[in-house]
Amino acid sequence: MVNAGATSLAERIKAEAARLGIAACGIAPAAEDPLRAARLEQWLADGNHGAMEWMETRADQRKGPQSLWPGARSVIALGMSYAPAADPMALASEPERARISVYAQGADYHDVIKRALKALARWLVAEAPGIELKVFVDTAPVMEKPLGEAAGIGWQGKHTNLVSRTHGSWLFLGAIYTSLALEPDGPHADRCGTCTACQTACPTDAFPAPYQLDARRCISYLTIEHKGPIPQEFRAALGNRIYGCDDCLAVCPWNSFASTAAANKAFLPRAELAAPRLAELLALDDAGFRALFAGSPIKRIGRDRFVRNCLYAAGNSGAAALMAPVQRLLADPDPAVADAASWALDRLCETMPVP
Ligand code: B12
Ligand code: SF4
Ligand code: SF4
Repeated sequence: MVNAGATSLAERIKAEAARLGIAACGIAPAAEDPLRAARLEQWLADGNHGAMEWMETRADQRKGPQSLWPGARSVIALGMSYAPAADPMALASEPERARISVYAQGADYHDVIKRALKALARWLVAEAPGIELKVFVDTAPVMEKPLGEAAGIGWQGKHTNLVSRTHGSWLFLGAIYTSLALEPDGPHADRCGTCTACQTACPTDAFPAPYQLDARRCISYLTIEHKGPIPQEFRAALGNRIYGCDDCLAVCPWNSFASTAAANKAFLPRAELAAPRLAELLALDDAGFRALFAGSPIKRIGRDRFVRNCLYAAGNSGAAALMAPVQRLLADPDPAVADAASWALDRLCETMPVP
């Protein structure tokens, strides 16, 4: 292990991160935190992860940096802003258009953040030859939010995401584990106070308690991770949300300090994804889906799950114009698509005004 002339290197890491467009950077010790590990264990034991079995399989590594890599000494926690210019809730009153969550309207954040973190890692290796490090964005068994809080870049709000005083709820996170013993920044204090805006905004009642999310009830999980038909009890509450959900983030009062100028340009919404028409999305076949979502995180869920989601939104639209595109999907070879089409048709018939 190389022991750096810690403070100055820590400061230079932050300056380099800022130069690379990384809006938030802080340092935490890699030592294990028993409370964090116990909460993860309890969360999994309660079944809150639903069918995300990968969370259970690698839980031992997820619980702390040194469980994943015993050589880790410090964690560099990083955040990139994707603060939106438009109101994420604006399309709620336009039922013939689909709502795609802000994080998925631009380029795939995994690629953008990994590129920036790798550039920072290359710089760090040049500054401190002989060190070891590992770069993580999202998919590794790393608890990015608690680590971000421990590194002082924000706190885990009652909606469970990391909130920043300067970037609100709109930060993508990543982490670099390193063998360097860097000066830590100290944890960020909780600034939620008596606010409960995110808890009451949730359309599916997905918070059994503040700071705890039941993923099985969350629209983000249901529209992105859940395979097969979405349980009946949630279909109406989806409204026109077809990929992810922003409601609990969007209502957070700390967003009023978030500047869109800090947002990485790659995360700007693609024009065709900012307010897409459901009728056009319902007509997508496999090739059309792949062409439209090349370079987008949405590509991961595939055409069938995507069209399934659009059908629930069509059912909720009360729009006569969507009757025909829904009917065409009744005989879709994918059983979840056909089931969603049948539900949507019934709901349209029930809710459309009688002429
Ligand atoms: C699994 C996952 C999901 C799941 C589960 C979400 C969740 N809250 O755990 C689903 C699919 C639902 C999801 C949804 C979303 N996700 Co997600 N997701 C992840 C992932 C891969 C793992 C998170 C995890 O480990 N969860 C397990 C639980 C146990 O961990 P936790 O929430 O950190 O839990 C701690 C708190 O509950 C905590 N706690 C803190 N204080 C207190 C106080 C008390 C009293 C108690 C009891 C507990 C407690 O204890 C737990 C452990 O220590 C991370 C990436 C990563 N590797 O970290 C992205 C990540 C969390 N997701 C992200 C985003 C953007 C989203 C969405 C906003 C996307 C969208 N627009 O649709 C939504 C937000 C929904 C929400 N309100 O959380 C970002 C969040 C960025 C940020 N600023 O925090 C991450 C970090 C991805 C990234 N690299 O940027 N996600
Ligand atoms: S993302 Fe939507 S459904 Fe999930 S907890 Fe937040 S408000 Fe509820
Ligand atoms: S909406 Fe309120 S309670 Fe929720 S994270 Fe923001 S400040 Fe905390």
